[in-house]
Amino acid sequence: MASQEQPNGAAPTSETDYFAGNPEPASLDQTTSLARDFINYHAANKRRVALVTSGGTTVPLENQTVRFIDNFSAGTRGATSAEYFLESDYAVIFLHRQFSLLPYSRHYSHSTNCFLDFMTTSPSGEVVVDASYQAQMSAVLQRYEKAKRENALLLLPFTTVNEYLWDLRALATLMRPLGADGLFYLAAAVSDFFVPAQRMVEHKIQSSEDFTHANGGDPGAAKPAAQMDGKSLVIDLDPVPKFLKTLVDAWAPRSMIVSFKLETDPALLAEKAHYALKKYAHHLVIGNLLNTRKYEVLFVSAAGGEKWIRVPAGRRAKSVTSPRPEDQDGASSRETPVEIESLIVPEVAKMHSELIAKS
Ligand code: 9Z3
Repeated sequence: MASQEQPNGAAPTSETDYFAGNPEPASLDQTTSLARDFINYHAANKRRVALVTSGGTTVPLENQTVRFIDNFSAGTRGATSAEYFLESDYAVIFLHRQFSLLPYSRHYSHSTNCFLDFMTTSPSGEVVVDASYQAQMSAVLQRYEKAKRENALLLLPFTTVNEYLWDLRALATLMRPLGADGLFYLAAAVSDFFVPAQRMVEHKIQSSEDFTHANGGDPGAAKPAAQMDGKSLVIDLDPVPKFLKTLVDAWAPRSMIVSFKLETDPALLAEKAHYALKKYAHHLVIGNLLNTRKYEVLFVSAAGGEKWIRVPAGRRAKSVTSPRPEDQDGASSRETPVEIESLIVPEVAKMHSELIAKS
């Protein structure tokens, strides 16, 4: 089949060509070794393993990276879901954007208050948790300690889309022996476009016309993906190959696969979710809108059709990372706000059980 040419003259990168043309990240061996031990441990105990991806991937514009393009995601969906998967007795591999929210510590980081605001000095001079946070922190701490005791949570960081893709392939390959007991819950916001290694400049792109020659040394080299044109920076990105298809068909053909679809236009959400389900033929697409993602999501699956999951009005959290009752929107201080992931994850786990029963 003739490949479709791109404006830069290059053929689109296929899934297989991608790994030949874009270098393996330095951390891959360590990631693989940690994941192998973790998966073997839980496979021996017949525990289900969920790979939860979380946070946004970056696209560096330079090899020695000063500038990069980022994807929106704080990591709330992934970190919160990971906690509920652990509560549902899954072991969780948490593949996350470095420095985005993490399970358990999310309750105290990126919140409106600094972690020091949770602390106080006792009359005897010891630093202790403030009385008003004791109950909440103790509950989080107990769940965190249980996860550690059971070796049930593996944290693996990525930054770039290239690291993410290499990691995803390696983890899917390692999880394949789990068969139907493996679950992929792909909440990370993954770049749709990238700079292929072959067209990435080495050094910082110079904004001054007087220095633009600095990156254009080799006349035989491929056209750089980012370069100055007069006073403008022109960026020409390649599409990221559709890895969900390869994941479903080749890397993890027996596992349950859940993807997320992010839109901003409500009129498009259902249609795009159905389109993704049809195109990739996996198990479930969870559609969400940027502005309402914390209290409503749309489940689209072959088995169950379309189904909205909503946090009831009055139980919505203004900020899921804030522990302060007075920071909650619409919920009285006596009504605990509901995190939508506490509704999503049990539904997903139920679908997963049905799939395991069928397999
Ligand atoms: C999502 O849709 C996630 O739910 C969010 C979570 C990124 C909205 P936060 O971390 O946000 O709680 O701040 N993730 C998937 C986004 C994505 O890249 N989807 C691709 C697409 O929409 C398909 S895999 O095309």
